[in-house]
Amino acid sequence: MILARRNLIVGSAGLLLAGCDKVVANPQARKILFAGEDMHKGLQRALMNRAALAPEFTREQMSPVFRANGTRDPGTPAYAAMVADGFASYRMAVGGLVDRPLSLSLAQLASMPSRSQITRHDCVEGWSAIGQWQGPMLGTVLKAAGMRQSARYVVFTCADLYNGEPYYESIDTIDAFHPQTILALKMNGARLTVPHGAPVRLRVERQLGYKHAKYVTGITAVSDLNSTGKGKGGYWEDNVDYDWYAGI
Ligand SMILES: Nc1nc2c(c(=O)[nH]1)N[C@H]1C(S)=C(S)[C@@H](COP(=O)(O)O)O[C@H]1N2
Ligand SMILES: [Mo]
Repeated sequence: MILARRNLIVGSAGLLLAGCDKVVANPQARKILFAGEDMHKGLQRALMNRAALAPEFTREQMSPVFRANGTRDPGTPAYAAMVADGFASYRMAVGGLVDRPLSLSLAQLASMPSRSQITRHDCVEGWSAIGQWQGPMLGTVLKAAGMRQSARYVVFTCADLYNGEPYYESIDTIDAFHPQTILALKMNGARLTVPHGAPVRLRVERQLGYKHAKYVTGITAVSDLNSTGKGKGGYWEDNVDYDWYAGI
């Protein structure tokens, strides 16, 4: 049991998930896991829930209005040029701790197996909306690039500045390979609009809205977040002290 606890806490992403299933299925293990000190209790509960799916909804439950928030148009010359050519010149750079750095066009991203999901977006500012998102699973793209074992986080570079600062976000490899974590190319059945992050935006359904980077132009696999922005892993984390892990 001690061994199971250790795997749960310090194991790699794969071990963690494998360990979880076994531990969850064993009532005695659950008792031990959840009988500990408050700190461990919280930590273990948080870790064990990481593989769970976010609720999905029916078409009838979709919000008639889904507001756009944060940047509504990056407005830079480089972005305007991509809008002008219908994003034909868009490329997504996949790099960092990968064996095969990639430069993916929209057509290449669109040709990958995709997932469609109707989920609820929760913004920390107090609004929610249910919408449908479709695009390749982030894990597929990371596998195509040959992400290395040494990668622990995935950082998203965006085309916009927010309040004059670059917008960026990061998630760990557990969320990166979560089945509902997709690079959305479509919203509600149509190509993403500029306000909602065209041409590619992250959907990381187990977390709050600010983690869902819009206007993604780059994906970088890293071993730590020290050299990302000011070191906390995201625009809001670095500038306003929001939590890095915004689980819901
Ligand atoms: N690049 C970028 N991504 C971003 C933001 C932003 O300002 N720039 N705002 C975030 C916030 S706070 C929210 S709630 C959602 C809003 O997504 P939406 O505009 O599609 O509703 O995008 C997130 N991703
Ligand atoms: Mo938000």
